[in-house]
Amino acid sequence: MVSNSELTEKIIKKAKSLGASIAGVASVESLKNSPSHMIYPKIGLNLNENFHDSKEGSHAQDVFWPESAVSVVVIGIEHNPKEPELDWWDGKGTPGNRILIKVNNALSDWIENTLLITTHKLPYFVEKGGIFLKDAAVHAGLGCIGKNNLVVTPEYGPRIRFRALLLDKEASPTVSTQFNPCEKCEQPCRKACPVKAFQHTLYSPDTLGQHILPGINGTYDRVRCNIKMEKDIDEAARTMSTDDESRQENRQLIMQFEKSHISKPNVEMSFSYCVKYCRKCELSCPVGSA
Ligand code: B12
Ligand code: SF4
Ligand code: SF4
Repeated sequence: MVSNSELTEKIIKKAKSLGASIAGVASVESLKNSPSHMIYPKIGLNLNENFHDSKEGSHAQDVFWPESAVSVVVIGIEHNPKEPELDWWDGKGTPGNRILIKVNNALSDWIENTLLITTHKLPYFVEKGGIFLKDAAVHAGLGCIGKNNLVVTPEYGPRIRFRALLLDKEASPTVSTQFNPCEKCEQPCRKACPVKAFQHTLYSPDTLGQHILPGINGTYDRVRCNIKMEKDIDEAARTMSTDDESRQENRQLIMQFEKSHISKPNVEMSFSYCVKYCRKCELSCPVGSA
């Protein structure tokens, strides 16, 4: 009989042998009350507003957790700046995310066939049944939330992407360290933001009823950040086009494709493009760069 801590050890070892840069385990119970999971129904999922209002479709549902799931395995793949293409969005996702999906699927097969434990593979988007991956990574002891609002890991800084798997059997959570590189840092991450997404305090413990907020202290502005993401889509359309008219057309095609991709991620694509989404708050962080 394998103990809970042996189970964690075996799973992490296997995840790394399959290609994960780092891996850890958290408990589902702890995540149900983690800051993002608590705040989500209050602020909604609409990236064009910082708080949800009463408009239809603006209010988020609670995150869905399968009843039988007790542990979360989180895997991370380094996104080294020397391989920027790992993060380029091509309409089917990014090459980095496809590696994550491959490793996650192989890990799931191995856990089910060798350890005889039922797993639940999680999609990326929360509105499609995913969970908040940064909170999961922090609870799995893989790093801490930095002042750039990203998970900063000792090994790779924030230059890492995550994916998760739920288990129907308990595995011991991996212990988090007291890692806090932001304490004495001059915050190049926040200064690097081209749309000043960390300039104002938008959320407070009074308005949201919790102390841990977006950007740690309520300063991360997802609307501003998302405006930059929209500009990155414009830029992708511009590089594909010869004139203004075809740029508008290409932008519309990208937006239409993005919409259908979110509702049907496996749809076959006959249109190809490349959006290089902003990473300035990530790439300017000195942690983990050798
Ligand atoms: C929607 C989304 C976006 C939206 C909205 C982002 C937002 N934060 O609201 C947009 C498009 C703007 C975006 C931008 C980016 N994203 Co994004 N995004 C997501 C997605 C799908 C959900 C995130 C979300 O809605 N969070 C909920 C909101 C409420 O959380 P929040 O504002 O971040 O604030 C919470 C945390 O900071 C947390 N927190 C703060 N302190 C502490 C302390 C502890 C102990 C804990 C546990 C938690 C905690 O609590 C806050 C709430 O109170 C996740 C994937 C996933 N399934 O999780 C990826 C994800 C967060 N994105 C990621 C990345 C890399 C980016 C970008 C760099 C763009 C890019 N090139 O990929 C930027 C970075 C922006 C930034 N500085 O935060 C990575 C982060 C990896 C990492 N190292 O942390 C993720 C995890 C995807 C992945 N595959 O790994 N993103
Ligand atoms: S640059 Fe990195 S270490 Fe410095 S404050 Fe930002 S996230 Fe923290
Ligand atoms: S991803 Fe870019 S726009 Fe968004 S917060 Fe980071 S630096 Fe600012």
